[in-house]
Amino acid sequence: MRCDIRCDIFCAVVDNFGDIGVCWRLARQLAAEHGYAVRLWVDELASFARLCPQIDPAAPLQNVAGVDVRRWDRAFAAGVTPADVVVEAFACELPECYVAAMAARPSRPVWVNLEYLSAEAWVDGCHAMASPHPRLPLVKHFFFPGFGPDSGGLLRERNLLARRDAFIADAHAREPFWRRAGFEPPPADALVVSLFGYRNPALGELLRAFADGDRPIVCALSDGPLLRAAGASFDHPDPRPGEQLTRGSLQLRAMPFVAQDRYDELLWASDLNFVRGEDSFVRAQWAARPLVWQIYPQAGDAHWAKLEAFRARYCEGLAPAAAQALSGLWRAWNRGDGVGSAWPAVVPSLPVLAAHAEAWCAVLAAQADLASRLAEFCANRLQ
Ligand code: TRH
Repeated sequence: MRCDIRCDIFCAVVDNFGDIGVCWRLARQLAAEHGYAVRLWVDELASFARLCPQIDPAAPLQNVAGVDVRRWDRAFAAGVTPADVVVEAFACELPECYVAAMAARPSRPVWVNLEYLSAEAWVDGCHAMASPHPRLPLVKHFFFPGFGPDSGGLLRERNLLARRDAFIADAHAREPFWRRAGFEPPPADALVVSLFGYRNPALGELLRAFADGDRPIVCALSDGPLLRAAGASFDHPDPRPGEQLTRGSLQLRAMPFVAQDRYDELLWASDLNFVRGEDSFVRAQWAARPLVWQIYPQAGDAHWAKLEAFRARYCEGLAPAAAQALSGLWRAWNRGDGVGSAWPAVVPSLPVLAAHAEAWCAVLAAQADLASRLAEFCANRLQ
């Protein structure tokens, strides 16, 4: 499917993987599902290559998965013709010459600033708000991802839930997943936990709580600073991906950082997912398994309001004991203290939380996804 709509997405990688993780997903989806001709401008290709190994970090121009990927250099070429739809991700500033060229186009592009995800109530009111340019004949619109029908929605590929269900239904699919990561499939009686997070002083406490529990736990800890910190708890400095450390009921697996599509498989292969930031947090909701969210910390503790807004929304309709236990663990993990008592309180509620995660996912899946809402928004405005 190919339509005539050309789209430029601009992504500045601030830190971590979330900025490019979201932009890459959106770019692929607009190309594959809406027929857009997408150019993705990225200022840093090294992080991108970790999510998508087909990316050559040294190539200024490449085509991957139907997306034209361009390195966004400081010296941005003045001759670039602006597309019909321009997505500025997370308020990254567009090159001045590009904005001038947008204003000079006979039909002005639809200009969208893709914002960060939040469950706060004000999002619905601010979604799609217009902001006229102070000097040029251009209007920028704010596109707010969110959880309700009046927001910009959540990224979800058309076949995602079918792929998930096929993976979960097929035990033979899970086995190669673990073997490729360097491990045996987890024992059938173990609780499988994936763990992806920011540096956290509570890590040692969490691992001790896992080790002290009655049920065997296989914890797949993704490569990164948290993995290195875990080594200290085991007197095993610098564990390498593929290594396995054991203490009490806990088998800690040092997971390699896998490509973005395979990260979904890790979430699907786990009974509980510790996730962070924005994109892994959304993917854990599509995995329909209980989750523990470590929010991206902001200056002045601004992130707590966001965490509480999502927590309140997510816990609606959840049995009070399970809601209280889950809230306790989320707050303790984000505070970096108190997980030693919060974890055992959650364990008895895991079956209730699993059923709730499925119901939550089904409610979200009944709504249109972000790329479809964006495509509709643009179709209504393109002249
Ligand atoms: O990397 P993050 O912390 O990104 C953050 C957030 O997006 C935050 O909102 C933003 O302000 C900040 O960056 C700058 O977490 P996030 O959003 O979950 O992105 C991680 C991406 O990495 C996601 O696309 C999943 C992917 N991933 C893999 O592809 N393979 C892996 O093995 C793992 C662990 C993650």
